[in-house]
Amino acid sequence: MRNEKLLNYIGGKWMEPSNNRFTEVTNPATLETIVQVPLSLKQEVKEAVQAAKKAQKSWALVPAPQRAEVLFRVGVLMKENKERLSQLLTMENGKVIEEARGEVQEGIDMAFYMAGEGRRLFGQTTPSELKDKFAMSVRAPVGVVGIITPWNFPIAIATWKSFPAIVAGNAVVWKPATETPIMAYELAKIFEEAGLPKGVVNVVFGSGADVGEAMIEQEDIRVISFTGSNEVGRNIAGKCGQRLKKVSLEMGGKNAVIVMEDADLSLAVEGILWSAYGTSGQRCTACSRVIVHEDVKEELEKRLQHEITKLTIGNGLDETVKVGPIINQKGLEKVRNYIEVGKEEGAVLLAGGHVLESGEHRKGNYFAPTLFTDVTADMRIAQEEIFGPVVSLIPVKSMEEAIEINNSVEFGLSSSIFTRDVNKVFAAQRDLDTGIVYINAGTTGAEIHLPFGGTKGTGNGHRDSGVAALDVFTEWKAVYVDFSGKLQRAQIDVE
Ligand code: UN1
Repeated sequence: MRNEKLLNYIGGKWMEPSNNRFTEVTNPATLETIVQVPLSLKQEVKEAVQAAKKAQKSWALVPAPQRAEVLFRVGVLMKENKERLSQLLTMENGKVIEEARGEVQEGIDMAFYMAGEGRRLFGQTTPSELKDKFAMSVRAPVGVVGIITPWNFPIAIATWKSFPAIVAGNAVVWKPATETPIMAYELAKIFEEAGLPKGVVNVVFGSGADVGEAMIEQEDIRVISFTGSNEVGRNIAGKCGQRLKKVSLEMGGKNAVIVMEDADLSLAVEGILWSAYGTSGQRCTACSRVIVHEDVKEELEKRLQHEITKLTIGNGLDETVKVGPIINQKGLEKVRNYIEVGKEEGAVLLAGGHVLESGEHRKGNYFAPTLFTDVTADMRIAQEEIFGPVVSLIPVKSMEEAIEINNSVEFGLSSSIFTRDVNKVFAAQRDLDTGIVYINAGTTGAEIHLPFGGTKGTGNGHRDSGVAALDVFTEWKAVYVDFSGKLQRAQIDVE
């Protein structure tokens, strides 16, 4: 696929952008150009919305179990192509191949799970307060929905958003991240092969400033579902608010692992390494703080320091590599800056803290897995999202203090606690103010049939994934059937 020009997918046609502008996509592990991605404009968004609007009318009338049949086929095709998709994902995003396979699997799981919803999409039936009257609620599609997906999970997050939208009878206009367009291109081809009617999914490649903004402006797009940075999310929310457009946001995290004095330390170390340095820390759910009880602080530091030296860093296509590159130069710079911030704030650097520039690493965007200790909760490195392989260790005296520190950040996506005490487990799961809580596991690894999202600055009250995702892409409709043959007035004609 070297240097291939990708095309937009609008109304079932593969189209060049009208301005004929493209930009290069590079493999972060090698800095080689892999494809060219269109930089579309408002015109393409308008065409996509027109196509979606037309397709949605008939798609909504297809019985949901039949809509689901298409998703089953999508799932089968993804499964058949799993290894090829995973290799491409590693090439465009940099995540190591084992994780790429995991991400593609997440998409496959979502296909089969949401296909199952075709035979559920449950509403409620409920008694009416009046005689000879029937009452129920049903889920109605919202119409045309806009989805904006990030580069860090280019296929999984696309499936979290598009599959529930599709099964519920909507049509989709999708802007994938320009850093990782190959997954979107491949998924669009799969939709086509699976027999999804033309126009039900439309892919428009381009920047947030052009394509994203144009999507917000389109009256006919009734929902925007976005995953990405807090700054962009706030901007989208403001603009959608003005237009009374429903908006579902999934943004940053500053996730912590709490290690209590009675924890299984070997397990905690494994959980921290996996959730902090996996995907080079570029997950919304990544662990970037370790809040540790002072009794086990030194032992935990020693073990982490030792294990970090064993992590192999490099091109994720190599099966033995555990940590891949950072997505691009800008991301690398951001991480590097936070190291300086941490040092200035007085944090003690125990491991890493630098760009890897010698040998094979010179060819890509590699950053050494980093561990700071003696961090205090108010330091910027303990408050702000870094989105890289950087962990801040914060010592505490009690679980209450640990929970307070966990909750003291702007975000509320994921948290975890390692303890063997059942009382602590239940108190912690109640008091941790995050949308996802793990007991005796790291902060990553959400499963697709549960709601995914967070509190405070992480989101705006909606959830991706799980049945909760259907709430984003449907309107509740209350239906009353009066079979009494006479006018019955609610609240008035009640004996
Ligand atoms: C993300 O980082 O935006 O829970 C998504 C996890 C993955 C999804 C992460 N299943 O870590």
